[in-house]
Amino acid sequence: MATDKLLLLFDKPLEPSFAKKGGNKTIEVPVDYLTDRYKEIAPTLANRIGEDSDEIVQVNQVPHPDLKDVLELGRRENFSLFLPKHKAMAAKLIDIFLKAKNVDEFFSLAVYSRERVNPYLFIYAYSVAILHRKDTKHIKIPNNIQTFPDKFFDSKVFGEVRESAAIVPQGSRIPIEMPLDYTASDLELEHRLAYWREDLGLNLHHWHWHLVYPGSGPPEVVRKDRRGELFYYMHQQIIGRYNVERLCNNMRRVERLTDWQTGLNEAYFPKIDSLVASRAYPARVKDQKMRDVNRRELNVDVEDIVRWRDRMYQAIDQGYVTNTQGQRVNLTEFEGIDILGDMMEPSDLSPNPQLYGSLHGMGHMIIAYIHDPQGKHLEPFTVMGDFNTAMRDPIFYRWHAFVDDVFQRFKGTIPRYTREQLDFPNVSVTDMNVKTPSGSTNQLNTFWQQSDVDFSNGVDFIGSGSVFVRFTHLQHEPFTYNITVNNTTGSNRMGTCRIFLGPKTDERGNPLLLNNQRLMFMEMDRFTVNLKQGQSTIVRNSTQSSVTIPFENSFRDLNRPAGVSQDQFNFCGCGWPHHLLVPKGKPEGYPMQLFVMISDYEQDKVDQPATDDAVECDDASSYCGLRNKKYPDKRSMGYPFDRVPRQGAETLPKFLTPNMRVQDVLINHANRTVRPRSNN
Ligand code: CUO
Repeated sequence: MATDKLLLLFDKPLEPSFAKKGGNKTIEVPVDYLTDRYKEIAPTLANRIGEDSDEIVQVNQVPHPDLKDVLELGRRENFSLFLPKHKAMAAKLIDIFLKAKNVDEFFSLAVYSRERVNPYLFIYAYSVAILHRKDTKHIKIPNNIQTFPDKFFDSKVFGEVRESAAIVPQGSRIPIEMPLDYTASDLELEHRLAYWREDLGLNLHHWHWHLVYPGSGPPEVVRKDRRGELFYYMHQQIIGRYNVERLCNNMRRVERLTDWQTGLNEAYFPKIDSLVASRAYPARVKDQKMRDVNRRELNVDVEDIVRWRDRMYQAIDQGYVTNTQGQRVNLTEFEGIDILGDMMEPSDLSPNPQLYGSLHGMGHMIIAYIHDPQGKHLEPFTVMGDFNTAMRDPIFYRWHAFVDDVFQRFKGTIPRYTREQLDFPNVSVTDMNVKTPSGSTNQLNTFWQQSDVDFSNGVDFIGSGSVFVRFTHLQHEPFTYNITVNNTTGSNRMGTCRIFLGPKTDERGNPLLLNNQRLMFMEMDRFTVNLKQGQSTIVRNSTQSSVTIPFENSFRDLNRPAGVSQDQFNFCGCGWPHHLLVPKGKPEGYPMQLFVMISDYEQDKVDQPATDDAVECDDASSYCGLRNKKYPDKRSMGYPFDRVPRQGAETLPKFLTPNMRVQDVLINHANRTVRPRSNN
């Protein structure tokens, strides 16, 4: 396909484009596209590389793009989408790429830019452009683990990767093992959650979410249906899931980071290096205080986020925001959360960036520069400054627990759902259970699984050939929901089946009030069902979840059948990693509640605008939406748990209407490790 060549530019991001890319293809880069460093030697080098190539890829010459501002970020520096200057550079490059008249021109501009632009910035802008151009949006881009493995793996493995690539012939290479926990010891309480926070699929999902929903850029890239609300909801679910994971590990729920004056209790030593910047991500020792940042790339005071926070609270409490023209924009029951999401992140859609500033983003950066706020030591930002890495750090969750609480304050101001708004008259759920292939009923089973990932494409200057790293992650046995529904409406109806899983008790084993429990109800699945008259049973597999993407999509090269190209092996990167769908549980069984609700599809359905786009990448629409379409559920995200429960429904049993049902389940964890699937 004419667009295949675009994928070549993802390989080995620091190597010049004329070096062999993507197996046996060589890009014939026009000499005047090269930087001075390579101009002299390029012709000979390219000939040498080209000789044993199967295919030479031509580059049409086009006028050079104006990259002046974009080049302000050096090739060997780290790149952060939280930094306004970097965001502006990315927006400019995205714009250049989107304006290209056709694929050949786009490719040409990209080849020229790739030689000069910071590789992290280039790959980000290039990926956003590919996802949004009409003529390229069908392309499945590689996941970031393969392009920038340095942001995901213990830096120790890279020495071994180089050694293996240089010395061991292709067929005899054995995977390099990365231990499950390498960033701290058991003396650090927060380390109990490292398996979750440092999970590759989790961090990939977060990166990909922000790639699909850029905060800045040309309007067609930023302006997406309910994107502010989805920013709130996806991150709310992260905090809910994290809290459940903490309860499974006998830890209390995460504490909101609201005290910005005292030292932070949480230390974090990431042990990952940026290969591009040739620098380690800095550590944060215990008791560091948030201080004013005064660096070349950023000036922001702690007082600034204090002011923005107060203005956000004021807007919520008075029920409206003030836009740049001084007009009131009401925070309405259904759309208010979307506006607040855009203000909080902030995205270009914020109604008044001057007044409401950048609360969430600058919080990330004040924390990310906590070790060197004035740049005295020339230290880069910590993992909190990068979407690829932020979720590794315990402080991420404290910050986002605060962010979520601001949203919850708004949710506390809007009307509560009445019984009528929750009920589906004459449709009742009469039974529900979950079963696993090994014979468990209402018990889910988790364990450890090892998997291999080839990341040689992302390691520059090591030649070709695969190098696998073996890592260990949480996994669960698949399961099936069986839901019995009785439809006495007198006709066939359609419904939306909504499944959530939440903890049954608090830290001390006491029953939870619904208003606290609802924040930890994690969405497991949402799908449309046909309800025949009378009784019927809905059978649904866990692997069909609307929240997750299949394991193979998180780590694409795994298990790819021989002879199938990357492009054919469909990949949609955004989506909760399937292996983290179920929390870890406990060896003795962790009690949870499975909740199912069938709502009336007539009230849920969304009229999608007619486009010629096929629905693709719809594996994980709950957290990621649908590509180029409206969010496929009209209800507020998180419905029915997004609001304070009505008077009299203080506990879950009192909240239930006949179209809902709750089933107690146990989550059992077996501390055993299953070898990689490919070796089974
Ligand atoms: Cu996704 Cu704070 O937004 O990281």
